[in-house]
Amino acid sequence: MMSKGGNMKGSDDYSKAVSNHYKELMEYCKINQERLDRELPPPREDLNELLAERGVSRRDFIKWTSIMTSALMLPPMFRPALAKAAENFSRLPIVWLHFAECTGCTEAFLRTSYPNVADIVLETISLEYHETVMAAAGYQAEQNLEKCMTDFKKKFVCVIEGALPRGLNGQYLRLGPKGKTGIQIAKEVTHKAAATICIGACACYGNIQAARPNPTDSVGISKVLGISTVNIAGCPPNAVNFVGTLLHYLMFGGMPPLDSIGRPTWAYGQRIHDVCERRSHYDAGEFVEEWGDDGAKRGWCLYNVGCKGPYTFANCGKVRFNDGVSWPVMAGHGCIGCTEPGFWDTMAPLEKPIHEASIGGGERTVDNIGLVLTGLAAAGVAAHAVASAIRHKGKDEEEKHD
Ligand code: FSX
Ligand code: SF4
Ligand code: F3S
Repeated sequence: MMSKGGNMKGSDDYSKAVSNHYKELMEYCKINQERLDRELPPPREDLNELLAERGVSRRDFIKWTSIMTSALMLPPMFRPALAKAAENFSRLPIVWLHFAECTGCTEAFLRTSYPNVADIVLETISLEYHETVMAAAGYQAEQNLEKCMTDFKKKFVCVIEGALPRGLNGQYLRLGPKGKTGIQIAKEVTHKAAATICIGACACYGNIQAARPNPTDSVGISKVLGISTVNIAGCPPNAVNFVGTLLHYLMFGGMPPLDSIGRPTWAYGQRIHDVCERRSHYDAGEFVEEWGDDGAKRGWCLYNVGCKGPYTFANCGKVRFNDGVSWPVMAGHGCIGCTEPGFWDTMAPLEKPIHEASIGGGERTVDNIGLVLTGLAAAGVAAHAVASAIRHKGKDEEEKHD
């Protein structure tokens, strides 16, 4: 048996190892930021001026850097490096491609009426090519894209919104003056990019385009191109998750750790259900049974009206939307699982519970579902595996969802 002194020594060794790890990481961060200072083009925007213009005080900016530093699971010593990364945001060349989608992701990022610091940082983004917001069109737009790919080869980040239809050799989606297929364009651009980030469930996993019966054979980017992508999942995703991921890139020169389906673990590592403000009602067996009933007025758990929080991994309840104002469950509707692959099919019906008999060896209570899922999550089983384990009831439900 280990002595008390032995335990203390063990914890001292552990603290020393952690502190050394962070010192090394900080050294690595400094080297990377010096490299970026040499390699990236000069800033296009002065973030500090922009913040002052929008009435954001230095104090609020520092507060934001503290929140983002801890959201990225880094200790406070990284706050100044994160502030520098935010100031460098406008130096990172971005090519933003649109394929099969609703442009809701861009809209969600652009249409904030009361922008917070993350939105203002996002405003400084250096968009070399973005079909929704750029002034150029046709051949001129194509020239801009070519120039960026040459000038910033392996230095720009490719951001993709939308799925890629594979049917008819990709001809369901043709773009630009030369009528190239989405697949052709995606191949050309991602090949020359330093990294590819998929924004939204469509680019990540196919989403609504890939929902049954998927007539255009649409899939997510990594599946069609066979490359690794960083998946900022959600329909639409939260701007904070995109900004945090790029800040990580500007600090360490690489993308943050990802889960088995490409999502940054700092943002998608926790289950909605485990940080939900209605969780105590779930544990107490207090459920909304129909819209507008007494339970709904009291803010009870939305499981029985279809909340898919127990099967969904994301930080919505923590970071919320619209400057932290609200998120779906807070607004009174259950989570529909929009950060999970194939959610239109795997999470259906969206306003009813998933059939409970299909999990836990026939145990049919909500509590058992919670226990089974918590056990699976603790064992490190990926969210999509959990969702599909629940949903795959028969052979005809075993089609692949992307
Ligand atoms: Fe998809 Fe984004 Fe949903 Fe829409 O571009 S993630 S349908 S919000 O717009 O891609
Ligand atoms: Fe919250 Fe939904 Fe879980 Fe209920 S089922 S506690 S509403 S996440
Ligand atoms: Fe989507 Fe559920 Fe969050 S529906 S936005 S993952 S609460």
